[in-house]
Amino acid sequence: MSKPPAQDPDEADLAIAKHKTWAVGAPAVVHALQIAQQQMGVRRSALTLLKVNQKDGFDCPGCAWPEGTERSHFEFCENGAKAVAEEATLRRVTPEFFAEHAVDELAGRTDYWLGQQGRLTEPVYKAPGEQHYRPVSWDDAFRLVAEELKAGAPDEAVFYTSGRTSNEAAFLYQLLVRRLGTNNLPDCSNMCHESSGSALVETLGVGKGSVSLSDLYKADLILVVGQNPGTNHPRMLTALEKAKKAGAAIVAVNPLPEAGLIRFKNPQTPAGVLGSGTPLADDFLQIRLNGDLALFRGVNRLLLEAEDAAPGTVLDREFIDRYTHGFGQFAEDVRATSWDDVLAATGLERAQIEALAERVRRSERIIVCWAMGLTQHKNSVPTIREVVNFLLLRGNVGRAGAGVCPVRGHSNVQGDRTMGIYEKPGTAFLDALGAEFSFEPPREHGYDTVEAIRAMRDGGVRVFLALGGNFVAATPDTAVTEAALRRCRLTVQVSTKLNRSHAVTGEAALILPCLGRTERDEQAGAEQFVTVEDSMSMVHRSRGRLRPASAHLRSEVAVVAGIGAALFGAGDLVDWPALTGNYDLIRDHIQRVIPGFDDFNRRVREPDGFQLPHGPRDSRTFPTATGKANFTVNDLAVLRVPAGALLLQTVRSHDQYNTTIYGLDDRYRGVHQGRRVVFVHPEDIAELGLTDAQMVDLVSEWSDGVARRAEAFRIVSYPTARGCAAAYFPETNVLVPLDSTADTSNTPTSKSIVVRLEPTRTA
Ligand SMILES: Nc1nc2c(c(=O)[nH]1)N[C@H]1C(S)=C(S)[C@@H](COP(=O)(O)OP(=O)(O)OC[C@H]3O[C@@H](n4cnc5c(=O)[nH]c(N)nc54)[C@H](O)[C@@H]3O)O[C@H]1N2
Ligand SMILES: Nc1nc2c(c(=O)[nH]1)N[C@H]1C(S)=C(S)[C@@H](COP(=O)(O)OP(=O)(O)OC[C@H]3O[C@@H](n4cnc5c(=O)[nH]c(N)nc54)[C@H](O)[C@@H]3O)O[C@H]1N2
Ligand SMILES: [Mo]
Repeated sequence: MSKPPAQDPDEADLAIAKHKTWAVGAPAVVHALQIAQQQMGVRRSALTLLKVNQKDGFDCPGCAWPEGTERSHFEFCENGAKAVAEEATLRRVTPEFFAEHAVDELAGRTDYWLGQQGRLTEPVYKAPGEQHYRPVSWDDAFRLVAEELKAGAPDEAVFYTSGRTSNEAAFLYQLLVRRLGTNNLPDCSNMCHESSGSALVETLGVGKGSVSLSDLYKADLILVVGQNPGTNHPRMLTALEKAKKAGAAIVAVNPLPEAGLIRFKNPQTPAGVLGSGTPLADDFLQIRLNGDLALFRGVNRLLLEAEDAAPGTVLDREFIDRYTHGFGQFAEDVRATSWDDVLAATGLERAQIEALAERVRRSERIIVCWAMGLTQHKNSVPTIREVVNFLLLRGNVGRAGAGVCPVRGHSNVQGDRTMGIYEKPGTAFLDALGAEFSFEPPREHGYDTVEAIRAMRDGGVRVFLALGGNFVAATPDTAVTEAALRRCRLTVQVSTKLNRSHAVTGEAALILPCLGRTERDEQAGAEQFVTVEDSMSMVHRSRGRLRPASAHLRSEVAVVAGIGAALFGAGDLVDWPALTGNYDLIRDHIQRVIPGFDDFNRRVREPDGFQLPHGPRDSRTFPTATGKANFTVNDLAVLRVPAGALLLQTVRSHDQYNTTIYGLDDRYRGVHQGRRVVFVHPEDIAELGLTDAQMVDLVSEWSDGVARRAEAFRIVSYPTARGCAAAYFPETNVLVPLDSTADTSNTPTSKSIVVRLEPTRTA
């Protein structure tokens, strides 16, 4: 095991190599084991990694990609191993650490430095006016939270959730919040797949993916759009390889030639370690940022025209007539699509789009997978609706080998939403919750993430509580958000690791350290397990085995229940202590409130758990407003970038998990020992009068007239689409204006920010 870094990284060590054209293979295994050993030592690494995603083990905290029913002993990937090592680290943040480091000093540190300090070990409290956190007992901590909550109106409190929280903790948490009397439940989903949820609920009636793992192996064509699975869902590469061997063609749509989509060397096969691996994408459409709505409209127009030329051969008329609504208007609108607009928005050749349409016609079964490349733009909801139009045309929803596949991020973000972590809960859910616990839940919608920041900024929030995550670093417009949080009376973070949200606080602040996935959870003398739901609606158990990082940690369930008991007192209509003592009792409540969880406690004890029902997938039942799958008409407004500016996307490096920075490399893109880089096409660099490796500031322009600046980035000449740039978040969150959000879903536009590159002034 190695010590945490003493200093912030020095960007002067930054080195750039050529980007890779294949992913994983032996280097991934080596790198994973290196990081694991730095954090955990050799023995603990071996013991822990063998339990990841096993039927009797814990769910990998990395991503929400599902496990198959046949599992190998190594059901993890390089980045899963890093996620585990980050949590199971032997490094510790103790009360002495907080005595040594003032809050302001911590606020000046990088996310990397903060995260590398290790696991939080004791509850600590920063009193108003003080600069240091000091130890506090759990009882006092709960009392402080309860007092502050009681001192204000329910709507003056905000309760954030990040997607690692278990179903049991999430259910109890939303119950606590609604018992208090508010729906202020923003979550990371608001910044993530909210656009997918909005588009899918409207068009198909269910805001979740409609495919199972087995469908991938039956598909003829899989489109991977706006997603970088080699880094963010590496186990998906194994599934794509298998799909490919079963006959699927894969088309990648992305402004960047991401290594994982080009060629995959499976580390679990000799050929993957020694040989040249499997080429994955049969075709790569290097689209401009924000061009996907235009691409799908173009393809849809071609499909309609092909049907006109040879009626009855292209569209699934039977499906359209029987199961859909709105085809006529949609078709009329799409036929009028201008090719000039399509080509301008996509940056593609017409022939490329025609080739895709041809491939589509030859493919009986089609799946579209997507992630943040589709969800974080102003027009994300219409874009995803157009993807649905595309699938509906040939009846690619509700049958084997076909469907929508939004690939979720956090390992239980989908489950948290199922459990009611939502600022806009439906009537049926609230009715069932109220009936189960005999209270009247609040009906008025609460704040989402962006609205919560606005409310804090305007002085309308007394208490901000976060169940996991790193709110201040994950959200847009860093300066605005930091000032907003500082206006709260009390900020409370339930966390496993130190992060920026512990350093940018309200007047008073609490850090409540909790157990992670990898750790044994014992309550009332009995071992407990929790449950999670993956991207494909499979619900299963997760049970950690490691001894907790400190004897003072509490489970997330116990923390939520502790606050509940302090807030509502003994004899409350929710028996908080009993629920903490036996998670089966929480599951009994879930079963009665949330559809699809019948016989929850028995079924979740099956080795593979169970799959939640999904009308469109199971029986082509579409619980939408029309009772059918809805075709939609989506405006194609081409995003024009002013001369001299570029469109910037903010992405993840290979060595980070959102705001958690595991290391300073982005191996596949050839970046080593640094993060302050901006990837730009060589011809754009020349056109802008700049040079490769030059230092520039990124300045974003927005209608509010504020010039937002991220300083000192090194230009990296890179084969991205023309006119587009890329840089890592959270460093670039300063550039995303709070008010720049997606229509309908209100997701910050992290993937399309107009920026200028200005040479950095040297002092
Ligand atoms: N190791 C690791 N795993 C993770 C995470 C992590 O940070 N690290 N984060 C987790 C979370 S919460 C999430 S949500 C997922 C995120 O998973 P991804 O969505 O894969 O993550 P990003 O890094 O944001 O990558 C976005 C991809 O979309 C492309 N893209 C950007 N804009 C466009 C566009 O306009 N059109 C098209 N077609 N493509 C575009 C980018 O070039 C990039 O390849 O991963 C999850 N898994
Ligand atoms: N510019 C830009 N911004 C983005 C994005 C982007 O692509 N570009 N992506 C957005 C997306 S998709 C997402 S999902 C959000 C992520 O936003 P968040 O979910 O808020 O952020 P994370 O970095 O995942 O949170 C990491 C912290 O979670 C805590 N943690 C880890 N495990 C546990 C646990 O088991 N329990 C508890 N209680 N705490 C735990 C640790 O303290 C750790 O520091 O960021 C969004 N922000
Ligand atoms: Mo996410």
